Amino acid sequence: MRLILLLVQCAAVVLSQYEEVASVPVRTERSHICQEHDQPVITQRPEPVYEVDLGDPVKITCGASGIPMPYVYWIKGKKDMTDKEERLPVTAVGQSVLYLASVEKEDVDYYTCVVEDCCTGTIQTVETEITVRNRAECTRKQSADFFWVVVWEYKNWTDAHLFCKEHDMEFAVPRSGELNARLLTKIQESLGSDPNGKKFAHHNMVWLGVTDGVVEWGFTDINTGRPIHYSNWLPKQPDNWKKYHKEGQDVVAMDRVSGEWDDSYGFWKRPFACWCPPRRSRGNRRN
Ligand SMILES: [Ca+2]
Repeated sequence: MRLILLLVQCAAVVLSQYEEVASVPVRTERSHICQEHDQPVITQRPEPVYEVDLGDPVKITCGASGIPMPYVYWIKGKKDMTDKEERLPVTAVGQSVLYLASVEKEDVDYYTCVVEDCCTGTIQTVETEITVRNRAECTRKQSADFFWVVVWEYKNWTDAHLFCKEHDMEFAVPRSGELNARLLTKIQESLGSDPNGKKFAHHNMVWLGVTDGVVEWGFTDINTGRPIHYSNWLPKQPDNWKKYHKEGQDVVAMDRVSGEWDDSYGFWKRPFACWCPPRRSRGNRRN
């Protein structure tokens, strides 16, 4: 089956490049074009991430050379991450540019550039993603008394904390059952409405700013360093599980289905929530 496919593919190249020899039997031409076969080398490699604002143009070039010139095409989405994966219709030779004049919510996704060797059928891939920049921060003029921002981006716990601080916010710590329920609702709404949310179809945990990294089993609010007075643990949690690290689990994440908490490993990459406190209390807790 594979051989037949190759014959057809390479014949197409032959026909387009050497029209005058189109009448020569395909089998002969195939061996001719692959005689000095040189396997494809990716020469224009997309960046790992393109961070944009909605409405921005985006141009991602993926190029490769080889003898004969390889096919290059794009796949949008990732079956195991977003549930949806489709090959984009255009197949180019040598170079393919993914160009979006104005990025819409629908365009925010994973993309894979595929370089296909037309003589052997082998492929090489380069993955990239388009992500929307999160610009939320506490401001004097904000309309809400307080708010959360859920950031749908994979970060380890330390980097998530840093992101909240750099955006002039706290790392989210629900301080009561009511606030925990409201954060859970926010997370669930945001998953569907945020352009980056679709990348988390199979991811259930969201980082919170709670840790027992200083004193084991003494969970504190990372923003204040003080002990927490409210928690909402999953059954049998916290358990300080040591399977993947000898120090156990020192930071906390919320299950986005139930709103319950689990202590976990800070090196795992997860989405996270930041919090802008009520205006009246700003400056007390914040420094
Ligand atoms: Ca645990």
